[in-house]
Amino acid sequence: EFLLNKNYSVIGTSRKINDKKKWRLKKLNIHKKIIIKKLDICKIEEIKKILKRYKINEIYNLAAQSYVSKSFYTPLQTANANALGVIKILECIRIQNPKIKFYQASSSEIFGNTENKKKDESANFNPQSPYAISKLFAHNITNSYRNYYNLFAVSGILFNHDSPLRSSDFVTKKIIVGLIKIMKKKKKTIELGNINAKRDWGYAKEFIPKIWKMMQRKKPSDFVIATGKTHSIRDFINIATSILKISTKWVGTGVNEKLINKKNQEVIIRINKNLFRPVEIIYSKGSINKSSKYIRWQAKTMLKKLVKIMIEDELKNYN
Ligand code: GDR
Repeated sequence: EFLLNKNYSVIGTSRKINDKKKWRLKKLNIHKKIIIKKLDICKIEEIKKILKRYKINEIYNLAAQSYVSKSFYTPLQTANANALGVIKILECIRIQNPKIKFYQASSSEIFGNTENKKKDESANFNPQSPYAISKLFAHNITNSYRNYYNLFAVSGILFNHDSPLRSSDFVTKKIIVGLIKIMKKKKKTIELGNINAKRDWGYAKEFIPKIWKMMQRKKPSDFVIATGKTHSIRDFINIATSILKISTKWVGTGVNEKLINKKNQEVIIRINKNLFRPVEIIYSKGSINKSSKYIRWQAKTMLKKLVKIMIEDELKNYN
């Protein structure tokens, strides 16, 4: 949507193309404005073909197995797409057209649980999941292609970025959809894993222009994009219930903790220990000094506003 507004011709690619998969494009009403091509980034021949067929100036690689929790069960598939897929694209660029600029969707997960809480572009990375390890490979190889082969190849180290377009497998949307279903009497309880983990949540729509800005700089460089604030999942729940005007109280501790609806004493949220990850990133907060200096990044939408945007959109779906 952002690129179309800038008069780009956009080619979107996906392994599977079907109507169900286009719900986000349809929601934005751009499904007829972009060229959609079938492409599996694990297959280098398919990448070559696309690069040969179209005159491409910029590639934004957002393709990935993007579920951290799933990566513990599908490490090979995760590494194939997230790590090897990236080097395959870079190789095609290097060989076929080194003028193509390349953006890699890097992730705050690469920091892992660092001793030093400062998570900036020069921090020591300590990834904790197959997802994070694969993303660190992609991050480093992008950096290397920039250094070895002089490609314009950059990584945006994005912290959590959410919006109404999020899938309900991620905790933000899962909570919002769950609470609204409970209000509409279509669901009884939401089950969650670790609600004490902290995340730096920003608004995806606001992050996009900065990704583009990174690609328009004279000198390629990596940037952290984050809000610089952190909140727990519990904080997120409390904000959401307050916006939805559900009066609640937390009772119990640890895995026995529950969120109760004060009006009818029903349990709205309970903890399911099967939803805990084998390793959890406990604390996530981005340091945005470099991005505020060089790409004038400053988040405008902080958590409360983001939750409100997501709730208002979800309520519209119901009405
Ligand atoms: P994350 O997002 O792993 O940070 O990765 P997610 O929303 O999945 O988890 C955030 C935190 O919530 C805790 N949690 C739960 N998470 C999910 N999905 N489901 C639950 O039921 C649940 N209960 C508690 C998690 O343990 C975690 O602490 C997102 C993705 O978009 C990545 O692709 C991206 O790289 C990073 O953000 C930056």
